Amino acid sequence: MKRFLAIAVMLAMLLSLVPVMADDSHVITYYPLRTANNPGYYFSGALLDMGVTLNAGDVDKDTFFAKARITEANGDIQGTFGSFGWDPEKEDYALGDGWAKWNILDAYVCDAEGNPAESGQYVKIDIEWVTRTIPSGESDAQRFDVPATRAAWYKIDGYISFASIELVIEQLKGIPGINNAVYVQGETKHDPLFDKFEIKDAPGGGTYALYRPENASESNKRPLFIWFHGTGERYHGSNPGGNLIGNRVLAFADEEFQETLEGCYILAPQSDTSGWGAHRLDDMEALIWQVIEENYVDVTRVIVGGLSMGTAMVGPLAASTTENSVPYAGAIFCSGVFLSGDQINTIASKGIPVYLVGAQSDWATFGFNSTYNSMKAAGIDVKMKYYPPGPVFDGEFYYGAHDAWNYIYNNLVEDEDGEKIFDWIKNRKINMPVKVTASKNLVKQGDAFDILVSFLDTTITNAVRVILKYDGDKFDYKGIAKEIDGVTRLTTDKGDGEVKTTLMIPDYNAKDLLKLRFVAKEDANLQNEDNPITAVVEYVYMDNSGAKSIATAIGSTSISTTGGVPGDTDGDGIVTLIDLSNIIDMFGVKKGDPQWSRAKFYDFNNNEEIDIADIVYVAKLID
Ligand SMILES: [Ca+2]
Ligand SMILES: [Ca+2]
Repeated sequence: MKRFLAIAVMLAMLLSLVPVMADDSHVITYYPLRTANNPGYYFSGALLDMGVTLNAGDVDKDTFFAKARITEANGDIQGTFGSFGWDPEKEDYALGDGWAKWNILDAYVCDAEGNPAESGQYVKIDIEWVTRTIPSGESDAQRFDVPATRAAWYKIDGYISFASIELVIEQLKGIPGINNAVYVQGETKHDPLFDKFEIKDAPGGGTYALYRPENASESNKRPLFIWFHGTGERYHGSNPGGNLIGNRVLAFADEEFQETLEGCYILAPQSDTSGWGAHRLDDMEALIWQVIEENYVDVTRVIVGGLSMGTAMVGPLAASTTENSVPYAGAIFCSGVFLSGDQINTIASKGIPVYLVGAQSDWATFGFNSTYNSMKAAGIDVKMKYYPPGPVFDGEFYYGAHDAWNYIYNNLVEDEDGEKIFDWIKNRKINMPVKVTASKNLVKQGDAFDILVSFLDTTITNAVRVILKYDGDKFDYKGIAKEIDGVTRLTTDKGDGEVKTTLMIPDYNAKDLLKLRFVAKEDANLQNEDNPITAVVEYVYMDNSGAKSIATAIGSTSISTTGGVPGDTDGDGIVTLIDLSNIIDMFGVKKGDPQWSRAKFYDFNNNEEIDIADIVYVAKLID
């Protein structure tokens, strides 16, 4: 009986031990943290989910031990000492086999975001991670990383790639409420600013990263700042967003830039391995319009810029004459500029202000002075900040002379009047662009078509004058095609090749302005050619303070005419099987294809494609 009792007591004790055993297997998950600074991307500590609520002071920097081993994207284990490797001054951090101890600077109770808190379930460990740089030679720099902290490097075909980390954390001292916990590594977290970007596939290849300001809305449209990276940040398949952290593009989503701009969209496309250049013009224009249309972007404040190879994309975009070209309010070329005389003249004709930023020791900027002078001569409002010979120094770090973008990220670029570059970007604004749209692409004698004149987006104006100019020998103005809601026409005067109207928009909410009907004259001498139709729009613009000024914007479209005998492809004055054969050769050619400039004169049903209807139309014309 006694023995039985003893067993019963033991059983009871064992049962009561079960919850204690559960406490013993208490799991603490820790997440390695990354932080971007101008030199690069670094492991900067860890966030620990303690599973119980702790009070401030329950842990300190001596509570934990941590060691890490970093594997680069190409499989290399980090561990070499020297310039752009681990800091030789910290050789005693190395533990062998690629492992290095982390020098814990602080450990504290915090919230889930890592902010210090009086009580909370999380602990943050901050480590020594800031790289050390020194000037080197006449215009270069050396860099020495704290062992086992570098989180990304140019390791796959020279493209920046994310490294992976093995991190071991051990508890050295008691923590209230926690006994014999098991520490388990969780997923590695990005810099919190990195996570504010949405990263998606870009049209035509590569990716894009988009930051949306929280205050953007239909009634508070915000500027769009577009930034193109250099050669090393291309997308190779496993480095999405590498362009945000190879050098710190995240600065544009950080407080100083966002506060200066009072909220600004940041679009940072990441090229595929083919890099940036005119071959990506259509893709990038499609992407930029997509971002404008899907968000609350102020189209009068779109600024484009880039560094190094990225300037080879800024140039074609700023100088674009495609019908998809974006109306930029400013362009920045940093550490590179490659523009033809024609491109400079186009940028001048569009009135786009330009900023050149570079360092004189950088070979990529050796064309700066001549480009600056050509731009001045062409009438461009151009500024240049050309730093004296030597390495780039942002006040904290030294870089090679090519890395002048660090002056931009830190808002150190300043003109002779003391205007800083973030303010320059903030102050870029154009008049609201005007869009002219034709209801048909192709007309022949006797065909009617409508022309719609609109602002690109809603504009605060109540008084507008529109002068529409066209070729009066070919086209006749027939009258108003449709009245626009909210717009009252006060005057309409037909002149020689132009129609002048004055409009009233009492609620200051102007977008569509005017829709006019035209016909191609029955007796017009029409050729296979493009005919420009241009609208000059003068309007009273009211700014946020209520001040009024007169602004002018010009927009145009072109309408194609088919000349002679429609469907006569070879100009012999009759439509034959040869003409039909020629049209069949164009079957499937669409607007945007290289052959479209010729094929468009046979798109008789105006659907921007040579389709079976166009072919049947010509077939019926054969005698
Ligand atoms: Ca013919
Ligand atoms: Ca067609």
